Parts: sequence; structure tokens; C-alpha cells
Amino acid sequence: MVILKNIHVRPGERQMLRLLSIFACTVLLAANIFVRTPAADNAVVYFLSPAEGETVTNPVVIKFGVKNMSVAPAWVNADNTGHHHLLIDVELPALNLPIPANQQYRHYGQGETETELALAPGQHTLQLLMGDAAHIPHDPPVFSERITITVR
Ligand SMILES: [Cu+2]
Repeated sequence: MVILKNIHVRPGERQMLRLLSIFACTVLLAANIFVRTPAADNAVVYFLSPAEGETVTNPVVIKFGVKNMSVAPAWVNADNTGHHHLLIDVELPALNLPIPANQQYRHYGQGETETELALAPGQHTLQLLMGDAAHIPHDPPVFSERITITVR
């Protein structure tokens, strides 16, 4: 404090410091604004099918499995429940933000536990990630192994 008192701050710099502190507060707020839903430490999500390394044909039937957690539609907000997200040829997203929604990050917000997809021939990676009512991964996050399949 004594050191700060002795530093001479000109009016322009004072304005800059004020803006910087507002910016810092905004960043801190944004980081905490998404409250993550708790999940059981032993919650597991996995593929019932296809299997790692499997060669499949279109339409590809993908079945989602979950243990020690319940599947619920996106509008249900309860601890240790969530809905599936299928990640296709993409890395895990930020785990403290809503999961993106596009062709690579697919939401199963009705509480679906399987889907049928038409995938281009060749290799693809698939991964499951649970999300809560706000489509945010749980704390701790519940995601599957990333599997590689080949579509003929
Ligand atoms: Cu979602």
C-alpha cells in the first residue's frame, strides 16, 4: 500500500487503471458465471457400439452407455443427471462452458441413448461427453474414451 501511495499516477493513467480493473472483474465474473452441475466421481459414459477399431457401414448405429448417472432430457435440472453429446472428429471442448452445437458437437437433448448417422467413408473418431441442463459438462466432467472407427 505504501509503495502504491508513492507512485505518481497521472489522470490519464488513472482512467486506464480503472478500465483495466473493470476488465479484470468482468473476466473473473465470466469465469464463474457458468456453475457446473456435480456428477458422481464414479459416473462413466461409454459406447455400447460401435467398438474401438470396428469397421461399419452406413447408417452407423451408435449406442450410448452410462453408469452411476442418469440420462435426462435437457430441460431437467438435477444432480447427477445429464444428456449425451456426441463428438465427431473433434477434440473435447472447453469443459467449463456450454458445449458447442454443430455437426461435430451433437446434442441429444431429448434424452436419447442412441442415434443413426450417415458418415463419409473413411476413419472417424467418436467421443461422448455428458452435459447438464445448460449443456455444460459436469464437475467432474463425464466423457468416454475417444474411439476410432472405419466407415466402408
Ligand atoms: Cu446439450
